[in-house]
Amino acid sequence: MSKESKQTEYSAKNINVLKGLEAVRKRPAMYIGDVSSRGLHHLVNEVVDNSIDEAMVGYCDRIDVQINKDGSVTVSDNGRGIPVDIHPVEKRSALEVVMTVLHAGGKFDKNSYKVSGGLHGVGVSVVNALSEWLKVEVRRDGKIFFQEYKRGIPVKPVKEIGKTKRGERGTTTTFFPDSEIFKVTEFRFDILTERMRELAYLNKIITINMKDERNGGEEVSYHFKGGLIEFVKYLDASRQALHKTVYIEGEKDNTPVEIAFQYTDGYSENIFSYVNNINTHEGGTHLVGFKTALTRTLNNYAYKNNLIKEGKITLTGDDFREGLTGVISVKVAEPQFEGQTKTKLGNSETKSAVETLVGEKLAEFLEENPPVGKKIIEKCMRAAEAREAARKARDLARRKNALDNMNLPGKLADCSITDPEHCEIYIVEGDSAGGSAKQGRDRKFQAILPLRGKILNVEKAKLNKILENNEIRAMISAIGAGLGAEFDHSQARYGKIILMTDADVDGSHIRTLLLTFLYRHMKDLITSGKVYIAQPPLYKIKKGKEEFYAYDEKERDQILKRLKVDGKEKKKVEEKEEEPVAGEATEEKEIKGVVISRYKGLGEMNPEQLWSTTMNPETRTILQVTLESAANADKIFETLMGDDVEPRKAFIEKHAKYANLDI
Ligand code: 0RA
Repeated sequence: MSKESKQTEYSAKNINVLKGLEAVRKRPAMYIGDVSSRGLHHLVNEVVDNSIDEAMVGYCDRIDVQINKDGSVTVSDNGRGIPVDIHPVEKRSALEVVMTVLHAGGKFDKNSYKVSGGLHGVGVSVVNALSEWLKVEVRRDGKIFFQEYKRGIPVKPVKEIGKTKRGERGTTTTFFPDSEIFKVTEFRFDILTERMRELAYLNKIITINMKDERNGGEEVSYHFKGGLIEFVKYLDASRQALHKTVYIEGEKDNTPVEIAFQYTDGYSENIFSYVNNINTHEGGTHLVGFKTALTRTLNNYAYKNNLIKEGKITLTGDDFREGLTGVISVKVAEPQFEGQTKTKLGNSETKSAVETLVGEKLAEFLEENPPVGKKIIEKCMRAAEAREAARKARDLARRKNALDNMNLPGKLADCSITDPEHCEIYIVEGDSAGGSAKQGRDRKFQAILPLRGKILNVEKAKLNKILENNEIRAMISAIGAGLGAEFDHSQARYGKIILMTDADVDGSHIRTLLLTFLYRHMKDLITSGKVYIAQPPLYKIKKGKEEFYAYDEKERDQILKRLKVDGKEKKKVEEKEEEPVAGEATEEKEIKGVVISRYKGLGEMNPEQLWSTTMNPETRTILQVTLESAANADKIFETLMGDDVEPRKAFIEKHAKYANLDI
């Protein structure tokens, strides 16, 4: 090939690369979901996933993740290092290809279980395209290689910059997210640690070291020798396990399967399933295989050992899963993902692999551990009895029409239009705030349901008790889409369910109780993105006829600065400030003709204020409640609403700085 045509070929490749990067920068959401905090943190997950892939094929057992002082993130591993030799087709360093060509990352190894599907697996080139700058260092064959990029474009060719220590290998990537793309570019250490902890549970050979160099150098290291057994223990930290954890590990038809589960004294079913380390929120064939084998094996065992009296009671699949906490992790070479959020496994061969393996191993476990078997069956029998009792209670309630949406609760001020897509319901704490909301709303599309006082803690109550609670019944009938297994979010009478509680401790407790109820009994409302949290302002600042609202301290201070209330005076305001107490009157302070009032409860705002600050769709902010990690959400609710005081206190102290529960 002549020098010239080589050059043309090279620049043609370059044009393709530029086109690819441009596509990513033009439509970032298509590659990483969104450009909010969630998308931002996905960048780190994407880089780490590549190191995890390397760990899954057995070449890497250590990953370091660090937020640097300047806000960039470094991910380092001790894998084989990304190949740097000249790529036969692309005619340039393989490292450069991996970093700049879309989907080039996985082309080297065909026979491995790659993280793919969902939002992951788009390749590190996407991270590169969305970073203001990125630097990568590869340690391989005794040498250190380096390349730097700006918004995905290489600054210079890959260069050898030194020698490694003997035998040292690995890849180190440092990047700074592009503020032209992301609304926020500040990483949150707690969000990153959550996924890293999960990955460490799922891959027991790896150690993940984390450090936040920004403030005080917070450090944490995750390594779980017991893998999924420890994961289940962690999930059940404040539930009482009824027996030692059942652990199943094996491979069937080239599908590695790992499962741990245990029954607890609780009532909810908490099974988390993963495919290639991705949380399959919507379940799929691996989960079906597990459930089928569990029901069949336990049923057989119970009858064989005369633990169920024939004809007395029939145990259903649900009975075999009440109070069950478990994690299923499978590796699938070519996973097919289906469902609304592409988090449902579709591969049919995986169902039979899991079903066969669990059938064999669980039967074996039960034979070897008769006392555990007996305990499990007894627990399931109690579940069946409670289910019977709940059914009777529900029938009774139905007859009274309380759960029927034909009979809406008296406290509900419904909206006039009926198309759910355009309707929203505000679930409001307290009758007085409810009154303001009713007067302030746009009655065409906004419904108001005031709730009195604290609602029942569903985490600690049986279903029949839950159904007796008036506030809960009012919510069930207003939403009108059923409950629990019968819940169908597409039947919901409103497209948005907005929780509006006071900005104080009681308010946040009530909000958590409401979220717990929705999470446990109307989960699809949350997964379908219909649940929101209203954001009332904390301060009103008045100067002459002008009024300003501030939603936090920072905003208040910005407004004061604009109004030229100087730093000293501002400090005085802060000093006088006390934690708001529910029900007390607004505090007012006047400085140089500027009146600052701190709202202590929603009830203090008049209807117009409530409308303009919190309810008017044109001007309000509402926070969508998302289920980023189902395992973590479960853990949060269990911690916040369970019996143990210590983990709850620790959690609240740790997360107090975030106004809202991020589940
Ligand atoms: C493909 C082949 C080889 C290494 C990797 C991928 C690799 C990629 C990443 C990304 C982050 N860390 C990584 N570590 C390794 C090596 C193939 C060989 O050496 O034969």
